[in-house]
Amino acid sequence: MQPLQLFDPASSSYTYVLVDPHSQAAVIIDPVDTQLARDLAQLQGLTLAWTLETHAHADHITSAGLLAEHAGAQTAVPAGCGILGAARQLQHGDLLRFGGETLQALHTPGHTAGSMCFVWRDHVFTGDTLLIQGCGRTDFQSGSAQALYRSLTQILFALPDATTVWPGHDYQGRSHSSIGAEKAHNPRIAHKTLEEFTATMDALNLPRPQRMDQAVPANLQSGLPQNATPAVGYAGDVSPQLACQWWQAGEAVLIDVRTDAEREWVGFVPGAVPLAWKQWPGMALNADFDAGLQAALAGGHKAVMLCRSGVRSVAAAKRATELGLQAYNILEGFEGNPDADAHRGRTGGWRLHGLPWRQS
Ligand SMILES: N[C@@H](CCC(=O)N[C@@H](CS)C(=O)NCC(=O)O)C(=O)O
Ligand SMILES: [Fe+2]
Repeated sequence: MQPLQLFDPASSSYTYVLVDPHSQAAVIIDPVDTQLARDLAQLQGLTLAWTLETHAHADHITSAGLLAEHAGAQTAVPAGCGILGAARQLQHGDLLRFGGETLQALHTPGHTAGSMCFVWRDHVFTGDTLLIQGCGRTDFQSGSAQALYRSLTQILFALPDATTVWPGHDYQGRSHSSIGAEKAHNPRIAHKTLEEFTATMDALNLPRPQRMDQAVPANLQSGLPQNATPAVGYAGDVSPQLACQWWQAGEAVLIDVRTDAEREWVGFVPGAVPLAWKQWPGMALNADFDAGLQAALAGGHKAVMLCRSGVRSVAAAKRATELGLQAYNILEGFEGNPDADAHRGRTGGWRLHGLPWRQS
């Protein structure tokens, strides 16, 4: 049984549709936002069970979130990619079922730290871990040539030689290969030592993908626009990862609106401005909070508001907006919100995503 292979010429990306012939259940791997109409047409008559990402792409934006909305699919992503709000975070070895078919996730770090490949029957969808006669670059998104060497030689080349390789990209019009062919002839990895491989990868010197700054943050939210749920009275909702990126890039000030006691009990974010939100309906406005906020944002930066689970941070962002400041709410707060729904993120939070924090 063959997968359906679809191509996006703008990014030279491949998208795959796998179908269970008995139930017509399907999965789609690495869908591209600009191809949504084409993909929905391809999916006519099928039940899209899952959208899958091999990694958080740097060169194009996924349509996974849109496919969840339009086709009723659930989103599944590699656990190590920091993609917020997916219905399923996949770990190495996890099985994903669609109809009577099963696909297995393999964690293959290297191109990015979280990258995965998916095995279905005698096919492997390699994302950018293994390309035809090539492999993904390792110079951004926590990439590692050492990790990629191990993923290629120990995990992918351990698959049967006859396994068909379906890559995430091809820049020269080739469609597929096999494990046996890549093991024997891939110029980057075949018969190479770890030292030879890392020397090759270190010398690549590729230009940054043109859309990287736009694509990565969008893909950390499954491609859904930041304000998919219109924010009322403040600038918007952001994932913990995007907030952290803005903060670390010096574009935003991180305001921690939890109380001192909470921070001491649960954990601090070093460098965040502590400004407890203690105003509830019926209470007087807190002049200290307003003054603290104005002082923290005097440089004209935007604020990203952090609380425990994303409730007080909304109130604080609204107050900041009333004061004429630009403020965003960090979804799910520091500890995550177990009650959040699947689209906005079931669990999560700053701490769970491995963003900087320390115990008091
Ligand atoms: N030129 C492309 C980027 C191409 C690129 O860097 N592709 C990544 C995959 S996201 C890669 O790993 N390429 C490996 C290679 O070209 O050897 C763009 O601007 O979007
Ligand atoms: Fe990539």
